Amino acid sequence: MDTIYALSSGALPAGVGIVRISGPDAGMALRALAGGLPEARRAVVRALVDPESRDVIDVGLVLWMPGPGTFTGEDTVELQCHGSRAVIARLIESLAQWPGLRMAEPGEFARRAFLNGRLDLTEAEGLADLVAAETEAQRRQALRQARGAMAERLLAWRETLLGCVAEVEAQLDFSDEGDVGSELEVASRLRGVLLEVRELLSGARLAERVRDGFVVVLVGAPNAGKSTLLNAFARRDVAIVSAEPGTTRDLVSVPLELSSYAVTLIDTAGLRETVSTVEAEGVRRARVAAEEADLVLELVPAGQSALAADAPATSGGPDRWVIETKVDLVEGGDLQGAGRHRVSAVTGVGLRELELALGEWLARQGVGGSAGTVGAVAANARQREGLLRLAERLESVLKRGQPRGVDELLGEELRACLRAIGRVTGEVDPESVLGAIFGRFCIGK
Ligand SMILES: Nc1nc2c(ncn2[C@@H]2O[C@H](COP(=O)(O)OP(=O)(O)O)[C@@H](O)[C@H]2O)c(=O)[nH]1
Ligand SMILES: [Mg+2]
Repeated sequence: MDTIYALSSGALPAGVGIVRISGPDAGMALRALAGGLPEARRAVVRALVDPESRDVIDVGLVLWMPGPGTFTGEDTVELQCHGSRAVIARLIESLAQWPGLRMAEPGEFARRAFLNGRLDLTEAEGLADLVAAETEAQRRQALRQARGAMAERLLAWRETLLGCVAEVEAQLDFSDEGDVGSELEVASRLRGVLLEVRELLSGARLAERVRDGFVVVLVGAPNAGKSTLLNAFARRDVAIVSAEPGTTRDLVSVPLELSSYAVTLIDTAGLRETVSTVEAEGVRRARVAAEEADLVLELVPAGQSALAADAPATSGGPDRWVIETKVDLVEGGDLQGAGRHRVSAVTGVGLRELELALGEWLARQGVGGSAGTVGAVAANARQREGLLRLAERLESVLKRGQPRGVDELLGEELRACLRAIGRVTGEVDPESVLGAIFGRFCIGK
């Protein structure tokens, strides 16, 4: 196994640059650079000396963390130096001289952590999300995931299923006829797991939105003021605004943070019949975007009627609000109603209120689902699909119809469920099935 090293801190120059070394030769490298191994897990100041030229490269903080109780599970060294390009370049250069040491590939530390069983795939994914997190909600969700909220659930399900397998195997070994009692007991435990899997899946869409951003789409007739509103929210001129109808033809999206949630606000081409093929494509894209959105804001110039203002929200479709625009052009006007807002991009009237309402809407999405709770979430498509497959497997075991007693087939189906879990955690491990079976027997049996 190679020993790997990399700059683990951010772009240089920086106050401090942290070089991490992991692998069997990490201790040897530290001994050569710092003149000896310091006490484990204690930060000490050391001069780092190039072993070839005896040049002092820098003076920095040194950490020696012998495995396996480290992030990667391997012997690990951290060198906290001055974060200049020259210091880090020289340090990396002298590490490169060693045979057996090489620069780490992207994600290789985490990969080793996974291979050494320090974290499962969902935790590794949580870690990646945590590093990428930009909003509070993303941070909270990713941290839960990285700390093993999902991994714990998977582990618990696995334990339950392994218990069921052991039960089935024992019955098969010791009786000739299938035991209906055992089968019913197994089924009831599986139902418990299935309920939990379904519960997790029900929060999956929301969890993905927290991670990737909620999608809010602006629609309405040409010239309704969509691009103007997008620019007002973005606080810069992203989309072209013009009195000429049909100006916006493609989707224009801006990332926003509202109420600590990531939001993608999308401006679209005005919905109208058109002879221009380009604009028609824009209108088609607008319709698709609106269908896939979490929230559709339909913009209607004050005094005009909405395209679909009174159309009942189709169940399962996105929420839909009507936004009256250009209210500076009319006298008085209706009072603001539920899900109805009045704004003017010229005077700024109603913009703050609309932003607050959006923030509240986002917060409500979070409270209704698992993003507001402390539970595990299926935060990405891989996890969601893995759970879907697991749910299908569990359903198919439970659909055996009449209890016919424990049989070989039941054992097989349970193993398929375990493999579905193993695919989510990243370890499909038949050895552990045996371990659970034998572990339940007394010595000598
Ligand atoms: N008086 C007034 N004019 C506006 C307002 N919002 C947009 N407009 C004007 O309406 C025209 C169309 O705006 P635009 O944002 O391009 O509409 P879109 O086609 O829906 O994207 C432009 O001339 C804007 O300056 C508003 O709140 N008040
Ligand atoms: Mg526009």
